[in-house]
Amino acid sequence: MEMFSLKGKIALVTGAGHGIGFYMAKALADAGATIVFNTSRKESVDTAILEFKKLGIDAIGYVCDVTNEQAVLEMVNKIENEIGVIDILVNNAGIIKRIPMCDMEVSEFTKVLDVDLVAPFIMAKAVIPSMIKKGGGKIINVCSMMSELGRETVSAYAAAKGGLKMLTKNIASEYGEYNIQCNGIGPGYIATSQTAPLREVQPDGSKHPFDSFIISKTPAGRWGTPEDLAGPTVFLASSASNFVNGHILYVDGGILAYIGKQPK
Ligand code: NAP
Ligand code: GCO
Repeated sequence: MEMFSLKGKIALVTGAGHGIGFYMAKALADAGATIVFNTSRKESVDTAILEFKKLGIDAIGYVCDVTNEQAVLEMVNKIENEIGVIDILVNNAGIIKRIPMCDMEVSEFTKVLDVDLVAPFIMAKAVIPSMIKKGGGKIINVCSMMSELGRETVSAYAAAKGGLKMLTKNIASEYGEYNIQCNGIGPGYIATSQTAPLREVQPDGSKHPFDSFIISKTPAGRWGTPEDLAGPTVFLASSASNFVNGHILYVDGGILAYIGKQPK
């Protein structure tokens, strides 16, 4: 089981203020990693530091907008000087805008692309040189089912997450020879603040139609929880996956494999 240990490793998880990133960071800490994280707002960094502390995790938090390359370079430089070279990068920070494509402003489309696709490029570009000097590293990009499928109102998000799948494969291709493994995790529908609008209880007390739809389309018959991502995250961050590269590991309860039940 030593191959799953992250003792002595430094992990940077972007957007780990709450939700999926927070629990991915917790999983990495539980496996022995030192946790560094960022969000774009001081209040969410401060809150997360307290929440990590409640779990016995001394996470180091930075306020950094991942779309700002200068700020990212300064943050990575600060981490390398104060803590050490980043061994594991988790590109988790992400946003979604659910707007019918023809109603979406170009600025709204590019904002989603900036956070969900350009920022992982900026982050990877910032950490790879030191990973190469150190002899290797791990990059985990948080993709999505929308790396594979589309649906109404999520054109920008699907374009970004589809691009992130290919960026993952390209980083794997370009830097595999330096012992850097770059893989993706593709969560299915996970109960976080990002999907809360899709699970809102209706005025008559019934489930949101999308909530019922997702449960019917998921063989596991439930929404995922951020904790469901813990094991896959540790696997892709550890030496247990040293020959896994350019892979998108879907953690989706089987939804991508399932055509759906015939309506009664
Ligand atoms: P969330 O609850 O909205 O959390 C997003 C995190 O990203 C927050 O900590 C947010 O903090 C941070 N963030 C947003 N913009 C940022 C920026 N410019 N710079 C730095 N940090 C930023 O979302 P989630 O559901 O946990 O999703 C996390 C990731 O998983 C996203 O990439 C999402 O696309 C992906 N995903 C989610 C699901 C799902 O069903 N929930 C499924 C598949 C994939 P601040 O706002 O304070 O900066
Ligand atoms: C949506 C949801 C999805 C999930 C996730 C699925 O509006 O369809 O937000 O996009 O967040 O990405 O894997």
